[in-house]
Amino acid sequence: MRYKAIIFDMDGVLCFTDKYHYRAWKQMADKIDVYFDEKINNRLRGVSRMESLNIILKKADKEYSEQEKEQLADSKNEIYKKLLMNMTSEDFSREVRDTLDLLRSRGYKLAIGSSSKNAKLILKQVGLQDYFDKISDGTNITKSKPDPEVFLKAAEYLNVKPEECLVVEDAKAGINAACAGGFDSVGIGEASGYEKTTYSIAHFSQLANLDKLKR
Ligand code: B16
Ligand code: MG
Repeated sequence: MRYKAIIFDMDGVLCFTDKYHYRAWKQMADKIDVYFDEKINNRLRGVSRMESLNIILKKADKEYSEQEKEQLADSKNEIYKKLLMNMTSEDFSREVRDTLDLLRSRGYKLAIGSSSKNAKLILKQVGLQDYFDKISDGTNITKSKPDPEVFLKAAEYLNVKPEECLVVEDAKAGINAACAGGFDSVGIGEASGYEKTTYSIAHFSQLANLDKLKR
């Protein structure tokens, strides 16, 4: 086997929380009268909570103090967590479930490498928590993607070297993080076709034929 382990980004790869992020940021932005739309929301993919807020506040006509920003980020997160309660096992597709089962049966170690501080909550909500050997997420890092820290931590938790792992990502920031950490990567969704990926796929189930993927 070319790789010993696979590290999965969560949002946009295993499940889809974009609409909940969007609705929560929109409610917060409306409250402070700052323009926000789906196009701006697309730029928040894979980006940390605070960096997302800074992008949104570029449209504001006043400066916010660090304390005010903390409060705004907290208020968004409270709305977001309530919306997450709408997620069910239906948000975790049969295709993803079957492919993960297959990869596990072939002996790959599997881990999460997500920027989200809500990763464990989301995994539990959709019933994905038992599929992974280790979880590296927004709660154990100080630098977010494109810094490789989240993936390096995942590899360390799994006790494998970066060159023995494959990172699966939907965001360019995540592919850049994988590259910076010395990991091969698979781009899916927005990151499919991105020049820095090692492989690109259109469907998650293509991971079942990992050895046949073309560089
Ligand atoms: P939270 P990923 C990322 O998750 C999301 O793509 C991004 O939109 C979000 O801002 C970030 O997590 C932080 O999330 O506010 O829950 O800590 O794609 O790295 O799994
Ligand atoms: Mg993502």
